Amino acid sequence: MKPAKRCNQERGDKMQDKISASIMCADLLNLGDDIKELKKAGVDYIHWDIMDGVFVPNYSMNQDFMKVAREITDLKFDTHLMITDPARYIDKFAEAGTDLMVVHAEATIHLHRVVQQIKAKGLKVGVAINPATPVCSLNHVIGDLDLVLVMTVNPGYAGQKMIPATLDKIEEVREMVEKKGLEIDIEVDGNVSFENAVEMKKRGANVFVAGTSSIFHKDLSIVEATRKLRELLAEV
Ligand code: S6P
Ligand code: MG
Repeated sequence: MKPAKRCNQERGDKMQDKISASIMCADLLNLGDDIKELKKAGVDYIHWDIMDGVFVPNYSMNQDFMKVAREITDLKFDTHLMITDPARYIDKFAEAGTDLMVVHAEATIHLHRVVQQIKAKGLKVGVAINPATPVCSLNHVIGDLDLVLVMTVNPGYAGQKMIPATLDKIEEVREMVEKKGLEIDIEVDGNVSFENAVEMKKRGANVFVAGTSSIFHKDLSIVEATRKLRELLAEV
């Protein structure tokens, strides 16, 4: 595969590296403090993992957490809906204050319609694909998207190991985007460690969901770990 053009100078603003902090990996007893730290660290988004116990075998945050967080921060919110039939919850998360809404291609039989419904709310829209979902499932909606999320683990839990075959999928999405002449973000989610983030960027990702593998690190503060991640990415 021909390597895609990826360095920051060659990219428009939309394609700059962005860090999306996975809030379910924060200190849940001190969420407000961690949100203030994330602002200080200069992350680009707070990533909200929303699970329903059906699409994925787990639960996590919900719109009530998001509403109270919205009151204390102007950071952009990136909502990752890991729920079946996501159309049912577009209004709730729009009202709670998200900026970007990402739905799974596997979670609805009317992906095109759901994408339009999110856009009609005035929100940025993304589509996520699981590790076993082919990139071609994006073919007929990609022109309407602001972002594609390539899952690098099976969704549902933090603290998993990256599935190496997903690296090729990042590259495949980047090729599709460039072939169609689009300028959209490619986000990666799952075990985005300092080391893996570098490889993911080389393959074409530019939005990095940072959780227990990087910025919520036991040996570094959020500010220190975010700086380290940015510096490593800038070297690619
Ligand atoms: C996983 C979820 C992710 C996790 C993130 C955790 O289903 O969508 O957003 O929160 O992957 O990060 P880590 O570094 O523990 O894998
Ligand atoms: Mg996520």
